[in-house]
Amino acid sequence: MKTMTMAMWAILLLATLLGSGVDARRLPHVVPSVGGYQFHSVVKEYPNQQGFEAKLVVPASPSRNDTLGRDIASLTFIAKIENSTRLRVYISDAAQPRWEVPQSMIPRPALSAESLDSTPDQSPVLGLTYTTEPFGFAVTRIATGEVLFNSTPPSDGTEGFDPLVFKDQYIEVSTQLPSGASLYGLGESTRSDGLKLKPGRTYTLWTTDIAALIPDIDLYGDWPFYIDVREGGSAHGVLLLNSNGMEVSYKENSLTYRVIGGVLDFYFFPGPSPLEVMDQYTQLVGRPAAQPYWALGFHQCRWGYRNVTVVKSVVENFRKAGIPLDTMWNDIDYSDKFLDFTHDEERFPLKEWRGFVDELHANGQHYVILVDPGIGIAYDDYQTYKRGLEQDIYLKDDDGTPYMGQVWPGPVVYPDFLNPNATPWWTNEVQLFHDQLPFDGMWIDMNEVSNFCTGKHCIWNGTIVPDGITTCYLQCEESNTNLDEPPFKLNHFGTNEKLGHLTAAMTVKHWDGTTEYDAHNLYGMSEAIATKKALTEVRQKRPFLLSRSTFVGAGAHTAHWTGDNKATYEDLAYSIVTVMNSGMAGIPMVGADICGFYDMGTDELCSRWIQTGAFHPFSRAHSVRDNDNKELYLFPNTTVSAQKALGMKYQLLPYYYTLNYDAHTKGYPMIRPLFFAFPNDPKTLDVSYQFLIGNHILVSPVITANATTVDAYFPKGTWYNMFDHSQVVSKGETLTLQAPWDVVNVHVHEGAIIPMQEGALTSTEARKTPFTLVVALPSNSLLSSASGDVFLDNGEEIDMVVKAYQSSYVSFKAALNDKNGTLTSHVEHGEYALKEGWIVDKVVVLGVDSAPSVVYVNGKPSLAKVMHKEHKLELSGLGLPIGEEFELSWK
Ligand code: MIG
Repeated sequence: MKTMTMAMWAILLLATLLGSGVDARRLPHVVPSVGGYQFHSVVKEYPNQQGFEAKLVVPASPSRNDTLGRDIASLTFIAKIENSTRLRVYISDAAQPRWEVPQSMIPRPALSAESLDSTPDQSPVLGLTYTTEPFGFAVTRIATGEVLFNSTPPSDGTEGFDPLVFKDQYIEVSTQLPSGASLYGLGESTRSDGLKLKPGRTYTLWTTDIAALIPDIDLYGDWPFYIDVREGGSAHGVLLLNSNGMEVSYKENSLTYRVIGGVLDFYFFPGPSPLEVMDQYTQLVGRPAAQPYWALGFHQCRWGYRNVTVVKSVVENFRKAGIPLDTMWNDIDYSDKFLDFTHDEERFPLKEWRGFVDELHANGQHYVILVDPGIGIAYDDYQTYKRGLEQDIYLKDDDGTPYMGQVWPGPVVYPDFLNPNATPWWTNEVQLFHDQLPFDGMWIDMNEVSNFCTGKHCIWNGTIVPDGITTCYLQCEESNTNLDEPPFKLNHFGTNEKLGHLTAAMTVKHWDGTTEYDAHNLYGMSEAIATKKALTEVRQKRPFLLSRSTFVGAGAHTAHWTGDNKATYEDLAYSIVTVMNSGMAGIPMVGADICGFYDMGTDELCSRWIQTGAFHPFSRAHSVRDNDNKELYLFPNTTVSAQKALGMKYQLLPYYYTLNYDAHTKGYPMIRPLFFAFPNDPKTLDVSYQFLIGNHILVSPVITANATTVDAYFPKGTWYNMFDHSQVVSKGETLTLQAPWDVVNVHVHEGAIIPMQEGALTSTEARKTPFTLVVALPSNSLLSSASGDVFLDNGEEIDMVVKAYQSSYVSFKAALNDKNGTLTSHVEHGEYALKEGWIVDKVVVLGVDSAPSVVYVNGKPSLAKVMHKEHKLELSGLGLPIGEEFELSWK
């Protein structure tokens, strides 16, 4: 094969698939109802069969349907093997460049052959074939010949499956899907029907400020990526790197993209395990940002903490109630007239406010504040606005003046974060505010970008409405261009609203002339990139930020929450699915508003919610300003549930932090659907309301009212309850577990070694405590093993890397051979851990059926306290430095 050109090889492979001797050119000819291109010629071949560039043309004869615009006459098609696990397929206008996601947001190899490795060391996993008329391409797994994506219409003329359509404002491409494929992704939306995509549904991707409590419509983020798990369990990923609005329709045997602009820039990732897909995908879109240690602790927020006294008392009440609290938040309430980087001196007197933040810091706690992108223009002395004007960094109306919208501060302009000059301006604003109040993180809300008005050339009559009203009081002109109402109407907002509905008008211009029509979906991520840079520069520590709007790759810069939900059991269930979906989009630091944003809910609901939310990577309670206070400690049952669930999370922080490291280095979600760890168990493909922490800890929460039990699916093997170490042995079945109001079922799977520490009321305190290793071995097995690891650093070093004197990485292995057990550690760069003085004080081995007669540590009889009960062996008082390798054995 090496000697063959890729085109020849491609056609040959296709011929092989169809049965030998069949030429691609003689495929049954399907008359397209719309569109359809003809393969014209190979224009260029890349060296080493790493790809080729070809020309596609509109066939001369058939009458074309141009209700959605004229077909672009000639297209460039590029197939490129970017590395052994990434195949890229690119289609665009041959005559002129079109809008693409800027390199500044997602850096990626140039299209030309020059970016290719001249001596590829591994042969590609994926191959490409194509048909010539109508043109279509297929992506195959070379080793098995399995077709993963195929845009050629099926020969039976399946209705609605058209060949490629490429117009200025309408691009359509479909893929055939075999029955038995399971698809996941294509967010962001709240899913009423669980994790797996459902045939019959259309997913709209358009960033929108609309409450997350409304299921099945386009929400804040745009994630044009899906994971496809085929029968047999092998997975691959498909990314369409395009920021324009789109709809993706899923039918039983096909998926159709309808995109209103940009180019087709597909990336195929072969897996074959879901975790490998994530690794391959985040290698392109960006590895998830490392999160500071404290961000994994509990966060308390609400809209309506009106003054510093109230905020102080909440922190105090958490302490009194014995519920962990790492981070206190303020919503827009602290600001003066809702202006960014200001404070209300009456309600948040700077001296007192700063004293409060200093106190938080002294207690090992942190503080996060909200800022919105809309910069108020109604106040003459507002310097942030003026400095932005001087730097000329605002979005422009189509007449060249700064585009005016309305948000909380009344009339506003919006920074154009794609403009390179916006980041220094933003950084300076963050710096000036941080000099006054040393906050630790930033919450960037309303960045879809949200606008209480619709239209352009808005006029403000000079009236100031200081309390902020959410109905538009500017006078704006309707914008009726083909950008506002493109020929193909997205099913957006759950209605047929214009694209510019409650956001910036589509004709608005970015610094380089890019229209909002093209860049709309990137607003949130561009703000996140600027904010991450600003925070890093200002604090010189690992940044924490939380963004509502995201795009694929936003996980490299920001954490995310699922948006405005409601205190209902449905919303609790949705949160589990959205959190997993965000992780699969490459945004693993995610959580939902615990106990619900809208409405009060009940003690029982809130109790159940903290039992789930505690185990999400980002655990934050939040509530709307119209609610009464509903902090966890105000509900008696919730208080107990919070102590237990957050107590467990805090003990698990070393495990979460190591997952944070894995997310950062390999793109693995911290919270995973069951099929991620058990891809060969088809029953896991339909599990929506349980989740895994890493690969080994299964959370099976209650998501219904009045429940005392929960039905939970347990993949095959032995599982141990993390609270009482009781055992569940599953054949791969759904089991009914006891789940009274104060109980959440959390189980560890055989084969794992989980690093834990003691609980505490802050992660800062918890970090100082001795370690316990929980070793889970299968029950009744004569020969078994387990492994685990832990990453340790100071939790806020900017770079999260294994590096001498800065961090330590320790892996553990356990083996049981009949009655002989061993546990050994392997240490990389132990100096840091030794300096911190961390010790492993306790080892709990689950799955040991008889008491040992001797225990050795590093070859010597141990003085440790030995306890054995049923299947549990517990060794305590070990005092082993975690930074030094040890060997523990028993028989
Ligand atoms: O127009 O800042 O989703 O979490 O509390 C509402 C006030 C603006 C929307 C966010 C929500 C936040 C609220 N914000």
